[in-house]
Amino acid sequence: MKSYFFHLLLICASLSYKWITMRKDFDLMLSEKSRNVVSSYDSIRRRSVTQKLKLSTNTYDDGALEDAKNFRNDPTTPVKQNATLLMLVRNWEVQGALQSMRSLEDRFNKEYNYDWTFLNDVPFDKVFIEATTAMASGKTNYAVIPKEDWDCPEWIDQKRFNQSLQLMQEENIVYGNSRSYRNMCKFNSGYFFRQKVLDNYDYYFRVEPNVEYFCDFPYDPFKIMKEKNKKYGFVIAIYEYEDTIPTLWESVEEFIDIKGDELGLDLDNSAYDFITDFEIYGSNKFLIDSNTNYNLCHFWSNFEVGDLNFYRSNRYIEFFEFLNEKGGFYYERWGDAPIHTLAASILLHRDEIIHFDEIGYEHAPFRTCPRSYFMRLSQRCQCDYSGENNVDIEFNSCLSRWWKNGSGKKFVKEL
Ligand SMILES: Nc1nc2c(ncn2[C@@H]2O[C@H](COP(=O)(O)OP(=O)(O)O)[C@@H](O)[C@H]2O)c(=O)[nH]1
Ligand SMILES: [Mg+2]
Repeated sequence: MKSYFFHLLLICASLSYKWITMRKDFDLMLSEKSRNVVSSYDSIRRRSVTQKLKLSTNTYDDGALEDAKNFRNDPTTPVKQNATLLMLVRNWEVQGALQSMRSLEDRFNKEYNYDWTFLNDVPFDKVFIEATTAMASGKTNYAVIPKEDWDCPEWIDQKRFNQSLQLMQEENIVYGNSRSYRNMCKFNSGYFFRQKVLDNYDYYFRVEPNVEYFCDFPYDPFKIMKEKNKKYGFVIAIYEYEDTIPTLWESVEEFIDIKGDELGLDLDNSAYDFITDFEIYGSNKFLIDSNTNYNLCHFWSNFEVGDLNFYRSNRYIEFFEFLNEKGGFYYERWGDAPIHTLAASILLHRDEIIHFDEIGYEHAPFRTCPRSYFMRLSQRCQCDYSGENNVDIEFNSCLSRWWKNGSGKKFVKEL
């Protein structure tokens, strides 16, 4: 009996030893695999140029911000373009602004230290300035927008404007009854690039409060713009609510008729087909609710990287002034997104517009996440491609129309 028990004990001991060794082998295999994954993406993650982390401190003294900046003044910083990150924002949105900054700094700017420029229709307060300066890895600029660039112009018929506000409210149109939203859309369409604080920059990257960037940027988008001669960059393209722009397209057609030849517009080589394509193909079953030849596709302008010199050009200024005189920013609710999109699609060569395929981004309620599994791993993306709200695979995305009618689907390294 005793020897039987001893035998059993031996068997158990040998089995658990085997199990432990197998587990060990298995664990070793897993960590080996995980090490392989890390090292195979090393060159892409550019760990070699990543700067030292900023020291954290819970004390405040006047020199703290400067010290932190000097600490980050690393000689391995990559070459920078003449560009700024740009945020139009209100003082009370400071927490949302910080969230967006934190995300963009971590995913991109901490390696480049591009300047941040903040615009506001009223002066920024001390809390906003201190918090955003502390969050930025680069220099910060703060500017107040002149009244004539922001307010409703005197020539707008106030009675007609008030009627429109009321009507749009009754029809439950998003921001239908907001006066300030209209000022904002007109400003972002025709005045942001005229602000003195931007005079010395060539490119801007628009950032809004409460947005998130899901992946490490695999490149500097400003460098891509410069080297590949791009004038407008986007990540999300969707359909606009027609109720906000009932007469916009007819005004654009009128502009093309009157000014097209004089300005030398080349619609054949522009992205005109992208905004006028109504074909239903593939899984794209969305029936566009448009009463005009404009299919309502627009680049979602809360994310955009643009060439300021395009906006400063005679072409763009003429385009904006022509539309502004129609009063549609106030009598309707023309958004800066369709304005930028229509301008880019008729004034530029289609190859001057770029879709940044590799950038993961969210502005509620939509997000975009890189399709490639490889990209998601190499860029440490924190997003689910097939998950809810990935607008690129939803019926309301215009991306497939862009692939078809824009400059086609190309990865940056192929451009
Ligand atoms: N300074 C200032 N910024 C504004 C005003 N209205 C909107 N913005 C900014 O303009 C951008 C778009 O406004 P938002 O409320 O996000 O509109 P949505 O993205 O269309 O829902 C954001 O960066 C806002 O912070 C305003 O009255 N004053
Ligand atoms: Mg927003």
